[in-house]
Amino acid sequence: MEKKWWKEAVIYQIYPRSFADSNGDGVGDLNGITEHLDYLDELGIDVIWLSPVYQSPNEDNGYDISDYQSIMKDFGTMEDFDRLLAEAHRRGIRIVMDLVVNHTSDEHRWFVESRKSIDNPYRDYYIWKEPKDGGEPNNWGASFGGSAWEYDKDSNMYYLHCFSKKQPDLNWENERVRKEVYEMMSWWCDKGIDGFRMDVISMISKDPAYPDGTVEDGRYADLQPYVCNGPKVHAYLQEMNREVLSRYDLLTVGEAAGVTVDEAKRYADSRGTELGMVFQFEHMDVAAGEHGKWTDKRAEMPKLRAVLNKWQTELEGKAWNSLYWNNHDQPRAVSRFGNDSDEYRVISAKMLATCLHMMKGTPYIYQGEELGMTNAYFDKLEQYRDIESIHAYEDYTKARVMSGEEMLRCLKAVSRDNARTPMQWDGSRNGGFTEGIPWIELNPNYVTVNAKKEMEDADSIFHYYKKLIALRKKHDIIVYGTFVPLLEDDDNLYAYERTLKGEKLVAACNFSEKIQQCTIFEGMADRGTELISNYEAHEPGVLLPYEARVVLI
Ligand code: TEU
Repeated sequence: MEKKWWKEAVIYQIYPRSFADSNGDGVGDLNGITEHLDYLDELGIDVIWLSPVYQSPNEDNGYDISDYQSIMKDFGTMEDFDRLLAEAHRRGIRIVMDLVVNHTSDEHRWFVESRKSIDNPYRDYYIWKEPKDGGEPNNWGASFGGSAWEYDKDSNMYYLHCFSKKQPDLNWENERVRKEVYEMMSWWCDKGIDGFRMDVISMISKDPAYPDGTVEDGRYADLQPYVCNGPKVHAYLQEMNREVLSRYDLLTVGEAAGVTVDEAKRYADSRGTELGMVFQFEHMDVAAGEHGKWTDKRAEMPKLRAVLNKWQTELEGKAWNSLYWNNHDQPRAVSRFGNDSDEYRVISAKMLATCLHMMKGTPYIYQGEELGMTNAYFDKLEQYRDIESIHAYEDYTKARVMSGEEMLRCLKAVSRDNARTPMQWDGSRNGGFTEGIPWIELNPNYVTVNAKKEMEDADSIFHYYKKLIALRKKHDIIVYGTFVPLLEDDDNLYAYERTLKGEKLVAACNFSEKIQQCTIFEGMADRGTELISNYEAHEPGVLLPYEARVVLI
């Protein structure tokens, strides 16, 4: 498999609104990030993925962009951005931008023009349809609640929005739209950025028939089957690759809702005709049930393993994996897949990190994950800020699909705001995030869970991540070794082997709080060396609660 810098890298995702506030307005900003570059350098990460920093009315915290070439006022100025980029580069840290081009904000100049009249030159930049039977063109539901179509009285037509009505979908069928997007991308590349994380890029080509879908739960149909991995998505990405991506040395990762292994092989084909890698969602959806993501159930190991192993083995030699446990849309990893009780938080966070960083692919760390930050567990709806959470609560309780109490339980488990509480820098007021009033409440556990404390403690989660990242730089096998699953029938353990040339690496992780039988390391003591473990001493024939162990032979 071809060597690439972005395969060897570790990426750190920053959600700027919640990272560090330098001017006391309660909102994180670019200067706040620049001030903490030494922290990231110390951790050893190679790349920062910046969630959107562009001008935006913030209906969806920057995923609704009104100008792709200027910086959101809350976050600073273009000079601040240039300084961040230069300061990061000076430390050898690259910067990957979030590219949100499935949709814009309704306040983007293109949409302001588009809705003016049917003969406006920008009309076809978006997806406008005639009413059907006096109503919406079809029964698709938007991701953030309600219909995916918004009525425009002046022209008696509807426009499509897969997310909120303030996020109209761009019409990728229109060559001029594609050209504008490519020009904007080149402008950022010429500035010296190092890549793109492409927001819902699997959704840019819609089913041209715009058919009704089946309604399961509520009034609207799931639009995923009609908008994800559509007929022209690969043609568009190949064009984007020819026009922009191939002209620079970039990391590209496509967020690919609804992607299957077969589709991923095309998006992230190792010949490099489209993208470097994709984010797949299957391991995020393991516990999803009759109300989609809204559940408080936990993923069972056998189901989780089946998904992880499928992606590991089926992309082998054909396409490159991205590896993540959480991001700004998902609950905190340690709360969801580990155990965030006082007793097991540290040990289980280290176990999850080991498990992920020894798999094959490029690992992503979401801000605060390296500290073992936990879910927010807000008790009241008023504490939530996320448009998805608030709308889902309203929709499900109004339709009496779930009671308020049940829905609050689901939000505690899976609301996106769990990931969005401010970064916990130290034990001072507001965790050192802001001098002002934070835009969203901090997790009160910042007093004990914070960066300052962990940097001072050699046995902390932070130092453990540092060690994992350093190991990746030292051992080619961690990056390029072939993945082979082990213990495929176990109910609690996740284990695998990596092989490269004459070397073999064996990793085993206990996902439970009970001691589990495990004999795979037996007889290895004299043949191999332990690369890393979250326990100092092991017991023969077992893995201790949440134990993780990696041996190189
Ligand atoms: O998320 C896309 C996406 O697939 C979401 O619907 C995701 O499944 C959901 O948030 C999980 O609950 C991207 C961004 O990451 C997200 O923050 C944006 O809100 C969304 O696109 C629209 O731009």
